[in-house]
Amino acid sequence: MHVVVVGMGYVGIPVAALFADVPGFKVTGIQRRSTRSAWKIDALNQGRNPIEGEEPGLADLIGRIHDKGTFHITDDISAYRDADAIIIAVQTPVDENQQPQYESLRDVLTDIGRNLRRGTLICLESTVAPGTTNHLAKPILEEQSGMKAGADFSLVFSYERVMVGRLLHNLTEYDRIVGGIDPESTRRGIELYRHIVKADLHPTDALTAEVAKVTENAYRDVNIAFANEVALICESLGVNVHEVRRFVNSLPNDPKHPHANPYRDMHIPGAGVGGHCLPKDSWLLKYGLDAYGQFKFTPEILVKSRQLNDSMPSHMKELTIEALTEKGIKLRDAYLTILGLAFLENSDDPRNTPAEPLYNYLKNNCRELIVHDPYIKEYGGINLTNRIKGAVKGSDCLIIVTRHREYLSLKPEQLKQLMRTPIIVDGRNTLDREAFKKTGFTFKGVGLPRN
Ligand code: SAJ
Repeated sequence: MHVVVVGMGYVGIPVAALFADVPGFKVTGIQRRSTRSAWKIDALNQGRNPIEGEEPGLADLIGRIHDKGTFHITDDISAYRDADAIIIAVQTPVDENQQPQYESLRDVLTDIGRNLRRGTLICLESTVAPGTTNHLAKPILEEQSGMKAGADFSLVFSYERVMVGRLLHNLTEYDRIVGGIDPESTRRGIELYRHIVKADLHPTDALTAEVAKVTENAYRDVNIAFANEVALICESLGVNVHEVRRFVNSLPNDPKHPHANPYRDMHIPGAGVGGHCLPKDSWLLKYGLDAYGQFKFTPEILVKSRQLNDSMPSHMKELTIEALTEKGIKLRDAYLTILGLAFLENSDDPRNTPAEPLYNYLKNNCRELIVHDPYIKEYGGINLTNRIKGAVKGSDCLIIVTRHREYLSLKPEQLKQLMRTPIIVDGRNTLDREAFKKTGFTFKGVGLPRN
């Protein structure tokens, strides 16, 4: 089977590599030769893994399929003409008005339509607003190919559940939902993914699968917002939210009466919600409702949760100013350090990181601001270093935004010698507040007593 995967990113690369490792399969990866991504084409064609950060098994897999010669990357779209299946994994962000930006998706659908061979199966993996497969993808493919979806080619929406740091694990070990525009498309989609997914495959229709995907992430975003709201309440009451969370989550699930008292899973409050998924999927769900819903209303819980989670970087700024003031330091005279640029611990992924709005709040209002991250080498316009000592030396305040493993072992004595003023603002429950306070640190944090 010849599978073509479009978009060599955190989803496209592991999906393509898994299929290229299936006996009898060959995979072509399509990647635009853009200034930002062209290097990935050469790296992958040399059998090298372009994803930094810790990704268990991925580098070995890419090396193995390179040696097998079953994986080739190109920007030549004529590869579509020879495909049995095409998997679309391009970015689908939302703009500042929370409207989906489908430029890349439209371009790819148009290219595929113009080069489509009868009988091809097309799988949309990019997260889209509910209704997009039937109301955008299908019409473009039919118009450009002159063929009928269902009759002449198959089309499914089947979403990924990847997370940086465990891309291959989530793709092979987690259940997968496959939603076709018709039952035959669904059957073929299930048959295809069976080759890489060890877990259960759930057949459904495209719209239900689209709603399930964005709901899955909206569920997490709403739960994080609840945790962040409780954190603000705890700060006001002077209690430690992480203790509260530990007690709340200690409520057992009674196996004999599982529905009588379901367990609690209070999420973790923190410095904000980043990544390519949670900050936008609630807006995609709302967009689907606004665009294709039979009756309209504002999904208040989704919207308020997004707003609260987006406000956490400015809350981190408030905590920083409060701590400086207690030490008699004006913000404009302060030397500040942000620890962590990635949106998720132990990853190199800065997409929609909460560190960026915090950086933008502070950069023009303090004496000097530097960001430390062990995994990210450079990031547009941000004063970034990989050297922790240089980042901490002479600083008045360390502001922790990402819970990278490296920060867990930071010691108060060691930091006190390097810093100008001993202040910590912990946005990820990373350090031991009592130990730092004993050593004379001012210690603030999301969900911690303010004094
Ligand atoms: N976060 C919190 N508190 C929490 C959990 C996360 O503040 O309790 C923050 C993280 O620090 C991060 C952001 O939220 O900034 C997102 O973290 P994440 O762990 O959700 O990471 P993602 O966005 O890479 O992964 C999510 C996952 N979705 C769900 O678990 C429902 C993953 O399964 C999806 O595959 C992924 O989105 C996606 O690609 O959609």
